[in-house]
Amino acid sequence: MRTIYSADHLLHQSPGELIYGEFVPAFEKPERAELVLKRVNEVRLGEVIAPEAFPLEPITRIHAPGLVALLQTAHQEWLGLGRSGAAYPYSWPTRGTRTDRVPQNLEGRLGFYSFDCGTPITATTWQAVKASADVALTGAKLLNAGEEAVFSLCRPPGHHAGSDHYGGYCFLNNAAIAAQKLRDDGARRVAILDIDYHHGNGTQQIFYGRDDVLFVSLHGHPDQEYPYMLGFEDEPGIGRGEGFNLNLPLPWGTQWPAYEAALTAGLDRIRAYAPEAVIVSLGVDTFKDDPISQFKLDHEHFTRMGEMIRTLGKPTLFVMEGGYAVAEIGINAVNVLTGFEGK
Ligand code: 6XA
Ligand code: ZN
Repeated sequence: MRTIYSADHLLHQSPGELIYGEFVPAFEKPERAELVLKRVNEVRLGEVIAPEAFPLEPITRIHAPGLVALLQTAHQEWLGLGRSGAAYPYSWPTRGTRTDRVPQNLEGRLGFYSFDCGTPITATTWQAVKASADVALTGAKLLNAGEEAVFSLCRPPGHHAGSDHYGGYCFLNNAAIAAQKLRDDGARRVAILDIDYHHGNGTQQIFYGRDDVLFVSLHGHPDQEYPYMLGFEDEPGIGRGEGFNLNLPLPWGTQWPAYEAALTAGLDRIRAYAPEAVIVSLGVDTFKDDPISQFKLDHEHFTRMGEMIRTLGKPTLFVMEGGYAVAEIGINAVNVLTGFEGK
């Protein structure tokens, strides 16, 4: 399997995040992708190639132009206002506030287009974000050209980013952008399987009203876990999209047997959908020692996941999402890929 990787991911480094009342070092850090790449090379997964540079159009097929523009210019505006450090939002729209007009003020716009304060924009964040989308798009292009499986080693991750909002360490939704590219290049039905520990609220929101992209997600139950406000069982999709969204939330402490049962159910739904391609939002924060997560999976379970996903027998694009047990992120992520390849 080929891996798409860009060193431009190093250009995004969060200075820290506010969580549980403390400003702490960022969990989502550059070493993550470097260690996954190291493991890809160690196991000789296959060739590692750089992404192609795509125009903005495949990104704006998914994301609001206002969001895309903000990601590109926010930090310069921030500096122009005499600030230093990274640009963080601190005020958000809620029920009863105006959402029909984009605020003029920079703080207003940062809040309007985001949903948390863990996702800062630095001077070079956009270059990393654009490269990450290109990594996903290049993967989609290779899949379309006939490759059976491709690993898009995206960083920053993407599955929390919705059509007009960023957050959860995500700025653009790499998996969604890749899914749309596959559709635009001719695939009639695409399934996205999200096995990150957190619900992919952005991906769900983007495709919620559509029947051409099925979204299936296994994740920590939103009664207990971030992003708290989406990812429940009773979210089937809407309009044409009804029946094309499947959430399989699981409680804190979930171990392999319950996880395997949920994954089997998710894969059965994908099989019934008969997609022409599958995108896997590959987060490995389900690992037992992940510092921000509460599932109890071990190294060999990631191999099993890959083996199970392979039974779909579809062209498959793996898109890197979360995973913060940094010392073991390479083993866990690459185990899914080698499991898939039957190595
Ligand atoms: C709160 C936790 C963000 C979760 C990010 C993640 N700052 N998503 O791993 O998949
Ligand atoms: Zn996650």
